[in-house]
Amino acid sequence: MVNWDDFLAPYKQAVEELKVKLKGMRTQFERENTHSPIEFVTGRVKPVASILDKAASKNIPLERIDQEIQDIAGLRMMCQFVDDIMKVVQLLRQRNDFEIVEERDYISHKKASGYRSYHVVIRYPVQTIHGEKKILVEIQIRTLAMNFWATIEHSLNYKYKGQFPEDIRLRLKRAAEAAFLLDEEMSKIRFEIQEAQRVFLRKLEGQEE
Ligand code: 0O2
Ligand code: 0O2
Repeated sequence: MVNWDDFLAPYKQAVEELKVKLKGMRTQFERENTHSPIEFVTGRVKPVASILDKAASKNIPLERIDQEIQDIAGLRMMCQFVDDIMKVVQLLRQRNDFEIVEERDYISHKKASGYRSYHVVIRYPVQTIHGEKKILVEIQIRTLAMNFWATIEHSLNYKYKGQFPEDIRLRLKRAAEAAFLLDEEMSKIRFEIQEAQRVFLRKLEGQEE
């Protein structure tokens, strides 16, 4: 018998600690008055029922779930622009309070469902009164548009249990394409705004000479 409260305690602690740490990165950008590649951060511990479902569907014995289910503790970092995602990944890679175990790039290689996100799995040391315990945590990094799509698709998935009626499946595919185009348009707008700022600054500098 698994005592779920005991089992999940370090995961809860890790999520709370990492929320503070990752939100702190955003605060540091704000302090420096520079564009933050992080828009907002959320976190959750996977509900027991979802852990059991995932273990059953992947044939994972209960004694191995801590090693084989990587997203019992999950953090999500939302970005405004696609380019921000790799900046966030770089920031994670240079930290020394955890170790990166795996990265999954569902942006260059989107899933068949249309899902896009960058996943980083880390091994995070939790300090307990019985010593250090290292646990796996999954950090999903995505744009606001990717998050919008994934959130809707996830709730529909819950309703249809993965078996979407054909018309809904097609609409979700089209919505994923629309989210992709939205990200592209926003990146172009951003580039044009930055370009306009550069031209403006050059003109100002010219006037000062
Ligand atoms: P604020 O002041 O609203 O920015 P907890 O309830 O303690 O477990 P938390 O962080 O409050 O933890 O909740 P959760 O669910 O992990 O994260 C929700 C955070 O994400 C909240 O911020 C929301 O405001 C923020 N959020 C959700 N959607 C959006 C969005 O579309 N845009 C932006 N900018 N933020 C969003 P906080 O941390 O409560 O602080
Ligand atoms: P939750 O808490 O409900 O979000 P898998 O075999 O795909 O379940 P794997 O290979 O361990 O899992 O890891 P993967 O695919 O890198 O990450 C799984 C998590 O990514 C999912 O967690 C989702 O949060 C997200 N995800 C992956 N594919 C999709 C998708 O097609 N649609 C949406 N909306 N999200 C996706 P869970 O288990 O669903 O947990």
